[in-house]
Amino acid sequence: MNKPKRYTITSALPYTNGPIHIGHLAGVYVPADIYARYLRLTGNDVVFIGGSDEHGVPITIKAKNEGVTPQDVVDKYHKIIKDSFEAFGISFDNYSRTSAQIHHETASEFFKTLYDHGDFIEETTEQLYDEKANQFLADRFVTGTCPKCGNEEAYGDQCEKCGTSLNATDLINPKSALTGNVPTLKQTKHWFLPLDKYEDFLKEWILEGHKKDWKPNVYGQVKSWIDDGLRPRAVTRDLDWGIPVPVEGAEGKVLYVWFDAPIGYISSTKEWAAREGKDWEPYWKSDDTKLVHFIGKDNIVFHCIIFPAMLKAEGSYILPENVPANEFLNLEGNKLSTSKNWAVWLPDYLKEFPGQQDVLRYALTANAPETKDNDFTWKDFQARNNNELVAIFGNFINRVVVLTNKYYNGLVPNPSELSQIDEETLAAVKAYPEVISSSIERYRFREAQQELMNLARLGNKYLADEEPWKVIKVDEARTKTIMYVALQIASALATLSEPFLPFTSNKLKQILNVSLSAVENSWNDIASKDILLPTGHQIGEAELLFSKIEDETIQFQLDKLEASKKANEAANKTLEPQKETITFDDFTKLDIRVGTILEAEKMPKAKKLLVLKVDTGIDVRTIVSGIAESFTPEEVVGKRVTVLVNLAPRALRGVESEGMILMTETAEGKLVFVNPDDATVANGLQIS
Ligand code: B3M
Ligand code: ZN
Repeated sequence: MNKPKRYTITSALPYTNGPIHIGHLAGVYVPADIYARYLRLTGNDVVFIGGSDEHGVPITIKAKNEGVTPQDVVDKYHKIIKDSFEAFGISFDNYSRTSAQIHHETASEFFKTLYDHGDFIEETTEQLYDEKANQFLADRFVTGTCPKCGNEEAYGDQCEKCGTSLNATDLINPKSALTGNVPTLKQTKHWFLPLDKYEDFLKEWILEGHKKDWKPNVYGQVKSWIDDGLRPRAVTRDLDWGIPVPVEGAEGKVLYVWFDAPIGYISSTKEWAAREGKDWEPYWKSDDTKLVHFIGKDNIVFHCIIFPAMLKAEGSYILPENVPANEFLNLEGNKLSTSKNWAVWLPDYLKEFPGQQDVLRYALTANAPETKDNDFTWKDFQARNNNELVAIFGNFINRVVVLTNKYYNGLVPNPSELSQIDEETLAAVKAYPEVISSSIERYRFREAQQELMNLARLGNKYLADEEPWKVIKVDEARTKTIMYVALQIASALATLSEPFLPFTSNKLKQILNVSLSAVENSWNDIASKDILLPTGHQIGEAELLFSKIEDETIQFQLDKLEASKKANEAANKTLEPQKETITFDDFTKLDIRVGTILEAEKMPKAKKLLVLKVDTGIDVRTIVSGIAESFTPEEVVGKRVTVLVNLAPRALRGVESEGMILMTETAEGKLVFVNPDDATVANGLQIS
């Protein structure tokens, strides 16, 4: 398309069933934010849209598990997620939520329009049903084997392993996620969007129209789905959480979450426009608007096939110009996982690294999963901070600001004649905006950020080569020129770092005293202006932009992950299979009583054994117990315990043991007493 008149930038609406982690930030929100900030800085009309996806099965499941309502769940996490985005400087023009009134209206209207056009197939079919839960099973309520790749944990609407979008009835060996039951089939009526009818349109629009400009990973996935053939897809569900289907005869049914969620981009734009006194329609309906969706790879089918088919059917909307989906970010070699708590949660990071949001933004962009899955490691995070942000960017700025204050009381000095190196350096600075822009406009954010760091390297090298701290002793005029050149580089960094490191850029602008003054430079000024910081301009005091991250800090994070791993292993530890059945008579042979430990001492020369005196209610007797590695004698005195009293006595190291204390072992291998914690249970009472 020709140069767009305005940009509508959307970022996937996160499911509101938990906080967000570094994978979300790296895959979607940081790249989208870099893009939006860059476009604003270069003088474009931009709306950057976000919001919470508050419908759908993951939220109902979470509510069920926690015994609260879905509304409670979304209210809680909407706030947490929104706060995290704000803290990380994700510069949404509007952050909405799909439970908002304006969204319900917009989505209902959209459905009605398609319904009135006759775009849906209305059909009663057999769908999976859980007899025990009295509920139809779709989407994440049902898991089973993916017919395409054999993944045994595919969901009813999508296989996360191969990305295929599924209908629940496609699953092999389906199982209810609610009860574990094997579902039955039951008839129900739904509205289907006949995706097969849009094949030709999609082929022409994407396969022919976007072969060159879409990322190969996105294009490839879309092509393989279209080549496989598309099928009608239900856009309604039998559920009680969601947007009611706005037609007659649809009681108890709601819109499929993936039908309503992308419309959330439109409702959020409307909300923004109403607040700002603008017209939302050009941002969605005008051909000179560039619409770009930032998403993760598991959302490709919805943004490149289903939503475009919906937009096409509606008829008055534009289509996305690009969908620069990212691959996945892993953490220390393993897939990020909420259920396994294998993640770095943003609220935790904010607490543990206060004021260091830019460091995470930087490390995530440096390692962004743009073309393939990538790994986040804490060591790399530390190295990016210490070796790049501190040693290059921070060091350069600090030297420039400290020396300018020391030599010239913070005033930009007057240069004399520029040397060839000076000229070349200043010319190189002028070239950076264009180089960085070109990478950003092709959605290559890691490359763009590398170029930014190259500019800081240039500055650092210039100072190291020109050594103003030595030259000052012999040539004051030359020193002024060197510092003047270095200050121009610092000023360029203040502007060009904004999309990537917004907090740092802000701080640097304050240090250079350019934020509110007439010398604030825009992106395009860097190439076009001869001077960025004029002679005589007063800068402020030095302040550190970044600080070193120590090994202990990194070790703390690694230990936290190790603890998650252990907890998972413990949770997954396989339980012993049940022993052979016994008769009731066998059971009644066991005489099990409640007792209290009265005395305890270590058995000499035996690591594991304690010799106990136990009040069994019948008598006080000696029991030798193998618990010395889990308890000290003092710890067990007074403990209520359960005792098998009619076990044949046997001598252990010469001490006769008359019974057995019942114990169990936790997943971590710690012994615990099986004891009555109710004081009314008197010693001697039998267990039956
Ligand atoms: N909530 C899926 C996800 O969080 C979904 C995105 C909606 S974008 C319209 O991965
Ligand atoms: Zn699969």
